[in-house]
Amino acid sequence: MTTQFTRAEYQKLKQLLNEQAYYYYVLDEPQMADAEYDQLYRRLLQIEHDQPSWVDLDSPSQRVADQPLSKFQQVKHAMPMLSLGNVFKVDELTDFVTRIGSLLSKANQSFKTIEFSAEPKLDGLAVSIRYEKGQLVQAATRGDGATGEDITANIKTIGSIPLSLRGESHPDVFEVRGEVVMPRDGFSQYNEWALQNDEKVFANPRNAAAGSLRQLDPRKTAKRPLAFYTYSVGVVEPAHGFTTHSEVLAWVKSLGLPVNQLNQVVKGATGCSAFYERVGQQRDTLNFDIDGVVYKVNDLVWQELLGFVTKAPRWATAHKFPAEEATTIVEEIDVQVGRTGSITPVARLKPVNVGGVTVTNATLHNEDEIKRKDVRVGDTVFVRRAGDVIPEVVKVVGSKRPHGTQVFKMPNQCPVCDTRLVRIEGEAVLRCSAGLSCDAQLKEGIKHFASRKGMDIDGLGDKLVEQLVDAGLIKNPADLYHLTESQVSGLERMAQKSAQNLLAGIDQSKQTTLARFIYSLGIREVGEATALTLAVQLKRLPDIIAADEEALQNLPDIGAVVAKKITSYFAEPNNQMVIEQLQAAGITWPVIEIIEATDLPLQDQVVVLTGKLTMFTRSDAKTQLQQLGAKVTSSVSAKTDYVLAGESAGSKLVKAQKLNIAVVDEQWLQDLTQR
Ligand code: I6G
Repeated sequence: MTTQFTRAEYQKLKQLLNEQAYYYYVLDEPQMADAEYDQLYRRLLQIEHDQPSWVDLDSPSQRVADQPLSKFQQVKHAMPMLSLGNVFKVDELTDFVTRIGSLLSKANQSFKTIEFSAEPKLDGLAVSIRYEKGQLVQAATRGDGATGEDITANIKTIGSIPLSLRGESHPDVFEVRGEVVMPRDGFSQYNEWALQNDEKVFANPRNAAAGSLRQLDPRKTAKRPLAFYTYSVGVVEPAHGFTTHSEVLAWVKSLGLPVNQLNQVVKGATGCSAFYERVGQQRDTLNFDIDGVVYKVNDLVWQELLGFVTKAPRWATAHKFPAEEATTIVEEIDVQVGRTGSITPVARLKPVNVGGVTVTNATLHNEDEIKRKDVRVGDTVFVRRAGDVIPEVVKVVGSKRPHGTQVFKMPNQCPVCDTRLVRIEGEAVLRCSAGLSCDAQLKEGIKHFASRKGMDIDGLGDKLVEQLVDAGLIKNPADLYHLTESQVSGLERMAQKSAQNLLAGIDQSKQTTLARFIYSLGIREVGEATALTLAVQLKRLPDIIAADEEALQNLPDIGAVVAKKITSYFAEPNNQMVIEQLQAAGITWPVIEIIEATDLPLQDQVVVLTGKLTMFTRSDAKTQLQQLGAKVTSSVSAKTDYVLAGESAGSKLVKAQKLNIAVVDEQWLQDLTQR
C-alpha cells in the first residue's frame, strides 16, 4: 500500500520525531508517550520505504548502518583531546586553586574569588563528535589524545546524540567532547538479557560502554543502552564568542546535545569542595557511575592565560572519590612474572564485589610489601580498587586469622623458567634476568609488541600468543613475521581461515610508525608518550639508538632514569639483533621529515633555570623551553644564552651577571609560550 504523504509532510514528521528525542534525552521532559512515538516512527519508516529518495541523513531511521566494519579507521583529532590532572584531598584542591590564583595575579588579572564550572566526572569513554554544516560527520574515541578510532557508525546509534544540530544557526564546524556511558538501569537490563541469550556479560557499566563502542557491528551497538554527556567543545568555526565555559555548555545544550544537569558554577576552593560533598552524597542514587568531579576555571580568557602542562590543562582538575574497599579471604598466593621479569605476588581471592566490580585477584606488589603486611593464605583481608587501577590488598584483619597459617615466602627461582631470582640494589622487586628466554617474559613481551598502541596486530590476542609460545613457534617478536599458515592452523582451535586472517594482520602491521615501533620494543619506562617524543625529536631509528644519556635528557620529559633505561636497552646485543631481524622482516615506517631549525623562537639557544619558580614547575618550564627549541643545561658558562631566574636565585644569577648573559623571568617564558 502506498502512503499519501507529500515530501513536506515527511519532513515535518521527521522533525517532530527529532524534536521529541531532544525533549526526552536532553531536557529529560518527554512530551509524548513511548507508544505514540513508536507509532509515528513506524509511519516514518513506511513513507521512507515508499519514497526511498526522500530519506534525509538526519532521519532517526539512519542511526543504524546495516553492515559491520572490517576494522576501525584512525582519526587524527583536529584539536588534541587532553587528559586531566587529579586531586584526591582537600589540601590538594586548595593548592590547585591557590596555584591558579597566583598565576593569574602574576598575569596582572584582578579577582576576588575564582569561578569554576563544576561537573560530575562520568566513568565512561571520552569521545569527540564533529558536525559540519550542522550534520554529524564523524565521531572518534580519544585514543592517545592525538589520534583515535573512527566510531561514527556506533555513535550514530545513540539516541541522545542528534544527527543534525537544532535550530537555524550553527557553526560551520562544531566539535563536542564528552563521555559515553551506559546508565546503571540499562546496564542491569542489558546484562540480564545477555545472560539469557548467551551473550557477553559486562563486569561494570564502564566496560559495557567501552565494549559497545569498540563493536565492529553497529547493529549490535544499537542494542546497547548508551548515553552521552558533553563536557567541552573542540574546534568551533567560526569562533563562538562566549566568555565562560558554562555559557558554552548552555549553548551546546541549545544545539541539541545532552549536558549533565548536575553541573554548577561555584566560587573558590570552598565552592568546589561543597560541590564535591554534594555530588558525593548523591553518588549512589545517580543513574550513572561517576568516579569524582571536575573543576574548570569558568573564564575562557583565563583558561587561555593558564595554558597547559604537557597534555593536561592547568585550568582544570579532577577531584577523585576515594578508592572503594571490601573484605574477603585469600585462597592462594601466586607469583607472576611480568614483561620485564619483575616478580609480583598476587592474592587469589574468594570473589568479592568492590564498588560494583567482582574482584578475584589483588596485587601484593612485592616482597617487602607482603612481608610488611604479613598476608597469608587463609587470611581475611581488605581489598581496595580505584578506577582502572589493579585492585590491591590493603591490610589483614588480624582478629580473623585462622590457626595454623604459614608466613608466605617468596620463591628463589623463577616459577616459569627456574632462573635464580635477583634483587637489584635500589629496586623493590625480585627479577628473573632470563629476558626473552623466559617464556613468561616472552609471552608478555609479544603481547605488548602486538598490542593496539604497539604494532597493532589484528587477530593476535593474548590466548594465541600463549599458544604460539607454548608450541615453540616464536622465540622473539621477529619470529611472528616468519610464521606459516600450516604452523598456525596446526594450533588448537585454529581453522584455516583464522590462520590466514592472523597472517594478514601480521603482514599489515609491517607498515607502522617509528613511534609505534619504539613503543612496541617494550623498553622499560618507555610508554607511548616517551616513544612519541623519541620519534618526533630524533626522527631516525639510528639516531635514537646512538643517542647518549645527555642527549636524551635534553628531550622534553625525559629524565636521567628513563635516559639510562633507553641507552641500556640499545646497548644490549640481543636487543640490537631483534631490531635488525624486525627490519629485515620488512617493518617500515614513513620517514619523518627533518624540518630545518628556523621557526622556533629559541632554536639552539642554551638556557639555564635557577631559583624558585612560581608560574611553572621546574619540569614544565624545561619542557616548554625545549618545545620552543632551547637546550636546557644545568650550569652557567660562556655558552649560555639566557638565565631564567626565579625567586631567591643565587650563585647562577651572580655568574650570569658577571658574564653579561641575558637574565629573564618566568613571564618572559609565559609570553613566548603564548605567541
Ligand atoms: O569534564 C571532563 C570530564 C572528563 C573533562 C575531561 C574528562 O576526561 C575524561 N577531560 C578534559 C580534558 C576536560 N574536561 C577539559
